[in-house]
Amino acid sequence: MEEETGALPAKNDFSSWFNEVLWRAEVMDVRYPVKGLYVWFPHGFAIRKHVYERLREIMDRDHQETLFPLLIPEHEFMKEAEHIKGFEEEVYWVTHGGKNQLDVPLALRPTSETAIYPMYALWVRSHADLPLKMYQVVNTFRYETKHTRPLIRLREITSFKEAHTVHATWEEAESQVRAAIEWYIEFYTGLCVPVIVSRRPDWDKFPGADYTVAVDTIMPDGRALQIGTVHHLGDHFSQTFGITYEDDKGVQRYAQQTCYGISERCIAALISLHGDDHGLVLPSSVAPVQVVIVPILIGKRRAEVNTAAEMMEQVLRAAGIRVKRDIREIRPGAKYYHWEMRGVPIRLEVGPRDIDAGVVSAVTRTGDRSTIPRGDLVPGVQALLGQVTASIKKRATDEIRSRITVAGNVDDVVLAVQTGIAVVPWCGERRCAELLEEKSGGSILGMYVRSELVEGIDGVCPVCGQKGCCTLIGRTF
Ligand code: A5A
Ligand code: ZN
Repeated sequence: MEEETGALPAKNDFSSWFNEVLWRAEVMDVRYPVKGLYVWFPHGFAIRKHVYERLREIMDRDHQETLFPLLIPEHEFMKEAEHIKGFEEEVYWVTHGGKNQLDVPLALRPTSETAIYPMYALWVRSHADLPLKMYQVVNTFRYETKHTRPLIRLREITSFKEAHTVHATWEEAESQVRAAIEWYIEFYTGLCVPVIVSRRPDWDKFPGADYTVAVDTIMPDGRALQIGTVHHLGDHFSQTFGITYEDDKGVQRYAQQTCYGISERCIAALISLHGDDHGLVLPSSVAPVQVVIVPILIGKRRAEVNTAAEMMEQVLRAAGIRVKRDIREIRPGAKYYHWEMRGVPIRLEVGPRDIDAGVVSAVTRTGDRSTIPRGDLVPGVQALLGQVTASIKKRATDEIRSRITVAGNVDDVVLAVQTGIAVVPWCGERRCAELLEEKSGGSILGMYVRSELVEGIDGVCPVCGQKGCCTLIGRTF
């Protein structure tokens, strides 16, 4: 791989920093020769594995995992009018098998409603089959015309977790929406990524949904990134796909549905929020390597130091800690640089002097140096891992909180949107929204639902003076 020298661009030059850190930390290789498609390096893929294990653990509590085909026949894709309108510009079509033109063109799923719901129509017969709750983690394809970027705006989304649920009543579907929001908040809390939840305005909802609730975070350049969405689909799809059930009185009814999704944007947020001028900074829950041991091999006591390092590795591994011993024949400084770039939470150094003192030197990725008595290695490391995570969480929360401003007038909105998100009472009128958007360069994210970062406020619309509800405005990716 490339020579490991040179500094990253400073993180306050976020766009350059993001592009560089992806290859220097070996997350994604952007050199694949198709626009909008990128390659996971093994280290990036290992981060993905741990992140998605956490997501699966949460989903498995209330859903069954499944797997549907990638290809969707045109006649199914073309059934739901709003859905078609929302996606037709973004669909890749498979039209040939070898040299033969296909009788039925096949869409590469941009999302899987039209693959899954014809099957749901066969699976749902009576109220006893409900609720039905499934999810899959798959690749999806969207011919994005906006600027593509690794992990953020892809044409092949490689890690699309989509859940699809079916319920007897609209209210039950609504409580599923609320539960999904809670799971997403829990998931992002585990990644130390603070989020704001809002209900998208009608013009920005998912094609075919009754309404859409989105989970956003704020990136280091002040732009909001949508990192998850939960949609109440009502009976729009069940009407077009014939998903009906017989209720307990023998009456046929249309089912009510929800769907919700998260993509590898969750990893974009993880990397962008926590990283620093030296590279990735990962919470221990998702760090592929939680502890790296660097033996300091100077003078005559090499064998002794190596044995001590080996024993430390064994003890930590036996305690379930993901540990790596770096015995490459390169300078310790080069090893420090290497593992800092990759976000390893703790580096342990052991040399002759540490052995004599019966300790190990520990340096956390968040900058704290300490010594751990050899006999307390496991509890000492566990405590430090907890400290690193707590300090990552605090830093991210402080940072994002500082980017959210409650704005009482139009000028305040303009100012707030320069560095983050404005929280403003908006009356709900489209023309007031347009004025606010035009002046600030941001867009309405939606009506505030909840966040630990800011209280919802109501008041009067700064444009027309009518009563307004708490709304978020920001620039977006
Ligand atoms: N079927 C529902 C779940 C759905 O498709 N919803 S969605 O269109 O909103 O996508 C779910 C999430 O995927 C979005 O909230 C966004 O975080 C992410 N996403 C959408 N398009 C993306 C793209 N081109 N690249 C990366 N992530 C994307
Ligand atoms: Zn107004």
